Amino acid sequence: MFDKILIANRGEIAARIIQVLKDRGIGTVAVYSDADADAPHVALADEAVRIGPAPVRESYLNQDAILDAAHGSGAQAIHPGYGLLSENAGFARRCADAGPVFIGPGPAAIEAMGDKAQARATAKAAGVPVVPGSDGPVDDAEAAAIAERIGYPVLVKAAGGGGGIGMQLVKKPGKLERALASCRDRGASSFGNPAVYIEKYIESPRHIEVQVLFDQHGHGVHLFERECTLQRRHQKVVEEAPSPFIEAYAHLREALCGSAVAAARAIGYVNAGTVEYVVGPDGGFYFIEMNTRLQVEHPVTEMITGVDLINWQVDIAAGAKLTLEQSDLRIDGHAIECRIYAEDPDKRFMPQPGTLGAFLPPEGEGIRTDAGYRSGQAVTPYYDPMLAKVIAHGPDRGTATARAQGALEHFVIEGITTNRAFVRSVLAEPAFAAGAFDTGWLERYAKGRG
Ligand code: MV4
Repeated sequence: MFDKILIANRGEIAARIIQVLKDRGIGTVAVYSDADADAPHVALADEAVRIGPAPVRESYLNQDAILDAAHGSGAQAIHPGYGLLSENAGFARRCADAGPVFIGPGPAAIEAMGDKAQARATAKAAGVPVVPGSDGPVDDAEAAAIAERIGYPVLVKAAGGGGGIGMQLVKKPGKLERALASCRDRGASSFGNPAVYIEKYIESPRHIEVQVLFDQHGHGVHLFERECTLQRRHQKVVEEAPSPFIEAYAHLREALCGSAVAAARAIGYVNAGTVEYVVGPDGGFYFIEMNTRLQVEHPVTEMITGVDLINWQVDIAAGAKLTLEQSDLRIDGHAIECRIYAEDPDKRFMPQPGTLGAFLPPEGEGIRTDAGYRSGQAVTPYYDPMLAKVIAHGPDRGTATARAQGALEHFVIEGITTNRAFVRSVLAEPAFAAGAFDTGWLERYAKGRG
């Protein structure tokens, strides 16, 4: 086992990883930018190394500075958290070639799933249902022919992308050419990859993902699904496990989660990963992409399974056998995560940097709060505006919702405008209580409020 690990991240996820490692008696090395010198993750770690100025390009994405910090501190492994370098195959390859150990999948798996057009083909070959569409990147003529065959509306997606960036909805043939050009431009500027692919647009879907965990010895399990349909501009706001929609269909969970294990197995996946699907109103499910990292919303899975994913990520990276068996895993109750952002719902959700006054995360029965800020700290415009995640667990969905409401009510956040009241209003909606929403619901709700 490692005796010292560097955490190449910031905010709540860095704080959470450091806490897990401390509880195990593993030494921790934080890295920080100039904007984060007094951030909680820095105070929490045994050691901290400055890696550069505030912008992520010069600090948290600065591979040389992070590898120097690892070598200088004697860390034997790097946990990348989510975002930042977590799905950077080049960084994972540098670690694989010269150390330290990258806590995550190998560079080949990151690459295989990083190209979203190739990932579709891989999933399809493994027998996983994919949305009707192209078998790889397309040129204009191929796109037009495939769109005719599968029928409009279609989605044009960037192969280098994921998470909806650059995605274009096309409702009729006359609009296809422009959409292809726009998506190529966005792919080139955001990911350095102009390749695009095409899919049938599944209308009014749910966005559901499956957590998988594989060791280095070929053993893997799924940890059930997460419901991630409630998002705005591809930013998730409320996530839950299990999915109230999947609950309603006999055998759907087994088929969905089993196919996620098959997709991961097909690429020899190792460590924690998430297979994303869109699920149609009829219960039809389709692979859309795989995220080769720990996800922001992993706590809802931890709360319903009692499995600590970060602990397993570390054990697996150290070569340990995954001792979880699928038949031992059960869903215990229901968990709901609410993301609290420094943003103003009344000003089109504009980010709200500033300085926090009192910042007192809630506690209570079934409540877990993962926060990356403390009272008096500055919230800068350099990073993601998420301040904390409030996760509520209970024996059933109604109890989890009530506990989340209570916790949000008692969360003291002064000095900065947040989406706290907005999230409370969402949880109070009849559509939420009924579990009756699709991927467009939150956007429509946000627009219709005022
Ligand atoms: C889709 C889809 C419907 N049909 N693909 C968005 C994020 C990225 N991971 C994939 N996403 C979607 N892909 C097909 N073929 C619906 C989504 C989607 C979505 C689309 C529009 C507005 C909000 C959305 C939220 C989640 C998923």
